[in-house]
Amino acid sequence: MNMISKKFALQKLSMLTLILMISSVCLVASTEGHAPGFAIYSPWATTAPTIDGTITVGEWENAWTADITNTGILSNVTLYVMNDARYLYIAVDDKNDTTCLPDSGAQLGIYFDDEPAGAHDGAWTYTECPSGEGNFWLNPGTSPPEFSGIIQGADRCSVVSPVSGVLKEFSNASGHVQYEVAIDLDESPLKADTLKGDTFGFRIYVYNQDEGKFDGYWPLGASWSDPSTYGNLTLSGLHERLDALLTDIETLKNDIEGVSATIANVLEETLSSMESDVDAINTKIASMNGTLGTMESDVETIKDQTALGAFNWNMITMIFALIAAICSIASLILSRKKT
Ligand SMILES: [Ca+2]
Ligand SMILES: [Ca+2]
Ligand SMILES: [Ca+2]
Repeated sequence: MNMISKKFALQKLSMLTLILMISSVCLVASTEGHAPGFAIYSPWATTAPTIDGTITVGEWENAWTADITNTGILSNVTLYVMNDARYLYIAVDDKNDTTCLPDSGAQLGIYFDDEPAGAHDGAWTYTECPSGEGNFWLNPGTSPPEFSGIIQGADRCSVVSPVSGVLKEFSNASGHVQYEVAIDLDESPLKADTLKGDTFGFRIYVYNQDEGKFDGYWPLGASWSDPSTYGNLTLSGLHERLDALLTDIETLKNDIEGVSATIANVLEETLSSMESDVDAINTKIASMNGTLGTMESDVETIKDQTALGAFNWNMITMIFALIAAICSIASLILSRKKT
């Protein structure tokens, strides 16, 4: 290699070193905070789901959903997330897993970076236990929900079992395993303010014991020990609650308008029917009036006839009385002549 080519090679090496240095600086910058591009915006749960291990029709329709199927897994694994003022609701539908017996090893791992309180720093914040951030391990059956706090290191604190404020139920009633979880955002170690709509670091996995495989991950490729690789989970806050309330009011208003229209229609039909009835009654009254008029006329005629009869009878009586009087006078005259 001559001097010129050596110099050129050195320049190339320097350039490569510079590019590598810039790349590493960019890499460090991109891993601060949480994993870019992985964000869950938890919608407001207008109706709380029933935590029974079965995702029923309509129960999770308001939820944020994502396909969290792991690389190399055949069927879809779906994640559902939503919240209300108290609970973060999480459901997972794993079409690859059919058995969900107690102690079967099927497991949901839910990891969160929510310290310092009300913030998230992409790091295990504390050097001593308890940490207030780490992960829940959730298993089928009566196995209690567990919490493992994580501190800088990453080192684990003693497992808390059962941990308070976590409800879970898993089932294969649908033909494959479904997971339903409610996390109390005030009582459990995962604490958040749903008035503000807090954001915290979030990671989840689904473990299928039958196959010995992790069927689902979110975010794919995140490391449990490094919360800077987690995604962001942003809760619904006051704005979303007001929006949901306004939607409810709008629905209620439409319902009232619908009911009012129905009542108006029924009233109109009833009034129309009553008008027909009143017309029929009026016709009958008019007919009765006619009959009464005829009867009155008949009565008058009878009265007249009765009055005429009385008159005739009086005349006859008077005539007979007159005849009787004449007869008695004549009889008296005749009797006097004889004497
Ligand atoms: Ca359910
Ligand atoms: Ca933290
Ligand atoms: Ca916490």
